[in-house]
Amino acid sequence: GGGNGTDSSVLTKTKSKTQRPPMYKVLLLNDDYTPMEFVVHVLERFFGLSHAQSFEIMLTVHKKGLAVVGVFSFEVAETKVAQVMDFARRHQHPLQCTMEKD
Ligand code: TYC
Repeated sequence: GGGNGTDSSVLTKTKSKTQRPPMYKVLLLNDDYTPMEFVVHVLERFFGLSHAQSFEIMLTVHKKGLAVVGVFSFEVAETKVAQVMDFARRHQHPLQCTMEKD
């Protein structure tokens, strides 16, 4: 049989896989208008990154068009995207932040 029963001649293992939640990448997108210092501040403030890490990611986005800022559970990723989008909107910058399944 399929499990570890006694009915068939061939024994097959039923592997118990520990369930892990799906993870989501949070992405930052480049634009021509948001000031570099603003992006660095966003990364420090909402992602707990150091100034050096934040500057590095900001430059990657600036040069490549986008970068992964971090990988989080759905709920945490959703919250960070909303925080960044709201903060950018309040400061009238077109900065875009989004998420996708890892
Ligand atoms: N390209 C912007 C500029 O030249 C800087 C920038 C970097 C904007 C990263 C958005 O996610 C971004 N001022």
